[in-house]
Amino acid sequence: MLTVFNDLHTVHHGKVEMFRGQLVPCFEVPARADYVLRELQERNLGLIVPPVVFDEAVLARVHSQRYLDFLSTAWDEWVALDPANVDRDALPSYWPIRTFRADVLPASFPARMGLFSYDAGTPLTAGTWQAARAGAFCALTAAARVLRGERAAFALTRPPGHHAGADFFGGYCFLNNAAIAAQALRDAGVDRVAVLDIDYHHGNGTQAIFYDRADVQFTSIHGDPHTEYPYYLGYADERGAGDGLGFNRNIPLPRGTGFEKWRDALKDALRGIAEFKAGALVVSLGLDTFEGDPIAGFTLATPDYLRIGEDLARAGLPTVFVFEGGYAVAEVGANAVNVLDGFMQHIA
Ligand code: Q9C
Ligand code: ZN
Repeated sequence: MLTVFNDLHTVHHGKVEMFRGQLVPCFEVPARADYVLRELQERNLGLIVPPVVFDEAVLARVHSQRYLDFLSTAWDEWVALDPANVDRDALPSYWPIRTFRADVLPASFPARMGLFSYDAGTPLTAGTWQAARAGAFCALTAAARVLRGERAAFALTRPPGHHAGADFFGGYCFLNNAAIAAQALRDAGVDRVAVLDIDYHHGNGTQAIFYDRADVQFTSIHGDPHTEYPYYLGYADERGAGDGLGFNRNIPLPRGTGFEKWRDALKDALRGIAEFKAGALVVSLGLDTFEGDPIAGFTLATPDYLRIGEDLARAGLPTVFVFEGGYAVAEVGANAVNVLDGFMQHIA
């Protein structure tokens, strides 16, 4: 499978995230993408190309301009607060929760950090904007290749994207690569685009971006938000709003779910996607459903990912895969590439 690899991903390397009152080492590390790249090369899965550079205006098809302006200058503003910040990750400390105003853009940088985020686990670093921007270009390049006739393409990039909303970061995500790819497919004339999110965590950002739209269907299989991150979205009764009613589908599963039940959910999701009659599919490919994942709770095993790839191929759609979560670093390569390998073997 054609892979578009973000060779700039390494410039985003957070040191710490806030977890239960402590700053702990980041789970979302550069080695994740390197393991996937190595596995792709060892298994000879196809060409690996760099992203094409796009006009930044294409990012504003999904994200608000004031958020993009904030992201692109955030690191410089962080360092301007205190020159010693150059050695520290930027994390938010204040959020405009209910009763506060979100329409006023504060001059204070820490205030804007909170305005544009929803957790303290997503460090912004010196290279975050560069890496995220190149990552979005990977997703756009993969979408462009699929539009030109490639059956499938894989955007191998980090930071991940599915938790990022139109104007907020969180969950290790800054730009919503899957949403940007889906919107690009729409803008190129694909009438209906399906997004299927199989990361362990609900894709709250992607859901929110397309919630009131009938032209992009969003389906997510994930840990039940009653107990699992991101907690405040991802319930089964979220079915879309306005024109989008009926075009959002959440399938939450309890912590501890194994492959048999998970695969039933996948088949169910794929039935809904078939009914939608999409012209293209975007897969938010998280591998944190793996039994060895340090921050998630499903029990999928490495060979299961081959079956997932086969099931996805059976949907018969031009497909853009976008790399999301998966924190069992040594195994994330085999798991990701098994999905892609299973997909290619099934269409071959
Ligand atoms: N100490 C993605 O998989 N923090 N994001 C969980 C871990 C948030 C995951 C607590 C997890 C976000 C793309
Ligand atoms: Zn995840």
